[in-house]
Amino acid sequence: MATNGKASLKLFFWSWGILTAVGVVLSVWLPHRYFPVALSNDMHLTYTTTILFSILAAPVASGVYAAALHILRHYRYRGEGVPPAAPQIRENTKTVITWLTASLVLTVFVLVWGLGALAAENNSASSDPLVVNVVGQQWLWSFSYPGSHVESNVLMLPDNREVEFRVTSEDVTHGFWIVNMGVQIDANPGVITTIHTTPDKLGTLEVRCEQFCGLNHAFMDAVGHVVTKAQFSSWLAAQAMRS
Ligand SMILES: [Cu+2]
Repeated sequence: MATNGKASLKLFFWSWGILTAVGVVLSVWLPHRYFPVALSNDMHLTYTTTILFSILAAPVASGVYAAALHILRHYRYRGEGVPPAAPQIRENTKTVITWLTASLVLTVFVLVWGLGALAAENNSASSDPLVVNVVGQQWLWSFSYPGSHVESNVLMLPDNREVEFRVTSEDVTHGFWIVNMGVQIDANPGVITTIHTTPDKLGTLEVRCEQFCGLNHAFMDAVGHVVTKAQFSSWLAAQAMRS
């Protein structure tokens, strides 16, 4: 047992605070530094959720690390044989109540946030989405635009219009993933799965396969572009003329 319990407890709270601050800074900085630029409403929501949940997790993780350091410093047993019984943490009412309350508040918040995000997404669905058929096969993606007979290996999307992807596969299970749009859904043979999103920024899309689908899975990617509505219409017309 520590000789100066007050001082060591002070050190525990200080290290908890400092580690929390570091965690909060990393939660904000890492996504800004390393995540790709978000090109859709869903990706923006994903970023906000990632940053917010990381910030909330920072004091929890830091509490565990600070407690581990504190325990290693002050409760390490150096004697011979079996150490004497220590007070059980479950008998410390204050700790138990704080622990349960914090866990309850955090989990309820995460649940409410998740349900709210889902509801926001469902409400944003427009009645007239642009439909894009997506077909995965070993090992490439192709996109077609119903009504225009256009088929392409480049995914072109107009800005600010909701898109409905109807996804399927010609052989094995693939995973349709537009990295910077927060869109991810399985492509299964014989089934059409759908997913919606709305591009909200011009830029280059990164399309990948995220289900291991054979030898060249790692190379199963495609590029795409979010362009203005006018650019999209002229691209579609030009493609239709070519076919
Ligand atoms: Cu694949």
